[in-house]
Amino acid sequence: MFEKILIANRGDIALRIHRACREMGIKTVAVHSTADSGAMNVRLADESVCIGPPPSNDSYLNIPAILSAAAVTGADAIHPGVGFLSENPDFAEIVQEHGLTFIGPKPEHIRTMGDKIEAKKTALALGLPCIPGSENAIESLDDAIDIAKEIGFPVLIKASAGGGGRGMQLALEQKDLAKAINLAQSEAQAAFGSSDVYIEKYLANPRHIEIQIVGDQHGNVIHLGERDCSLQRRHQKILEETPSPALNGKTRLLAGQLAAESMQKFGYESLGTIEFLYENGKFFFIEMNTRLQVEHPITEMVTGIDLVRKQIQISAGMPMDLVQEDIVFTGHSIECRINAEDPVSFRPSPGKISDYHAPGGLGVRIDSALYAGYEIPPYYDSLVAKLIIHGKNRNECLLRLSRALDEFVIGNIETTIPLHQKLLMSSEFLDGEYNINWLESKFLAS
Ligand code: MV4
Repeated sequence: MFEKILIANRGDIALRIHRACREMGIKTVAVHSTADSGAMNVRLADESVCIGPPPSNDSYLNIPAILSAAAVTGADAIHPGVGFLSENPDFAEIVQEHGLTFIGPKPEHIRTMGDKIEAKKTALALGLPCIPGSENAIESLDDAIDIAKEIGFPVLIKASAGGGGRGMQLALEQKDLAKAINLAQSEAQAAFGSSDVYIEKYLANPRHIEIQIVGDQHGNVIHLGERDCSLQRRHQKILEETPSPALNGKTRLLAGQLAAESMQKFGYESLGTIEFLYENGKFFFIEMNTRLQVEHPITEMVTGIDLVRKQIQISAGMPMDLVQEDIVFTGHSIECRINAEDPVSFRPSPGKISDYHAPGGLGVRIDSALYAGYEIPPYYDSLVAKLIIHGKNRNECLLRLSRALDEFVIGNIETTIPLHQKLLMSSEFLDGEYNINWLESKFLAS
């Protein structure tokens, strides 16, 4: 097992990883920008190294500075956390070339899944159902027209280097196609340095359902059920829950088995999430995330498995101590993302927190690095706390969530707590009747 892990991240996720390490008897190194010197994860780590000024490019994305910090502290592994360098295959490779372990999958698997056209080809070959569309990048307008006619309008043009919704364009009919392709290509070129785009049939009102899988270095892969992440705004998740209100037990199991079987064929190691769109009882693969995810805690709550601990054990070469039959799903879990943002305009609201009081009690978990007197810097993602609820069923979970939100005090800044309280008053949400478009086009629009 590793003796010392460098955590190349910040905020709640850095603290989450530190906690797993501490329980495993592994020493931690926090790296931080000058803006994060007073952060909770830095205070709690065994050692800390400042790696640069506030902008992420100069600190949390600064590969030489992170490797130097690992060298001077004698760390034997690097955990990249979420975002930042977590899905950078070059970083994973460089870490290995320096004789350290990258806590994550193999670089070539990160690379394949980072290219959305390659990812889709791979998924198809592994037997995962995909949305009808082009197999390769679009080469000409005529090429695109032929494919669009075959699959039927409306169609979506997506950037291959994209993901997360950037560079997506909708074409309702043939006359919109040329413009959609040009826009998608120039957006993709500007954002990712590649103009490769592909075409897919547009699904009008699907749900976003993702399946958590875990693979070890010995060919064992299991799934840990799904998370419904349909409640998003501008491709940012707001609230996630498991199990999905849209699935029955049989459908859930089939999707999980399909995901685990395909990843076993792939030879996938570490944590991974297969993202699907789900419409009219059918699953369609869209993307795969090759890292730990922000919403991993809800899976932990219903399975009782510490995903970060598993991820570290797997990277150390330990064989999985679980088989699929060992996994028992208990109750319901919901995560609310609490952002330092105005709950109506969504404008960031950084600043110094005055009072801080986190809710507690049975079935209430907070993943956050906040404390009274902490100053939220303006340079990074606005997620400041995750409120994670567990209940024996969805109804108990919702009632518990409501009382926990009412107890939560984060003084002096605006947060999205009132948005979650409002969501709990919506009959569509309470009935679990929502899809990827509902939040923005119905709930926030009214
Ligand atoms: C789609 C789609 C409809 N049809 N693909 C958005 C981000 C990227 N991960 C895939 N996305 C979508 N792909 C087809 N063929 C609708 C979306 C989409 C979406 C997906 C999941 C969660 C929220 C979303 C919000 C808008 C659009």
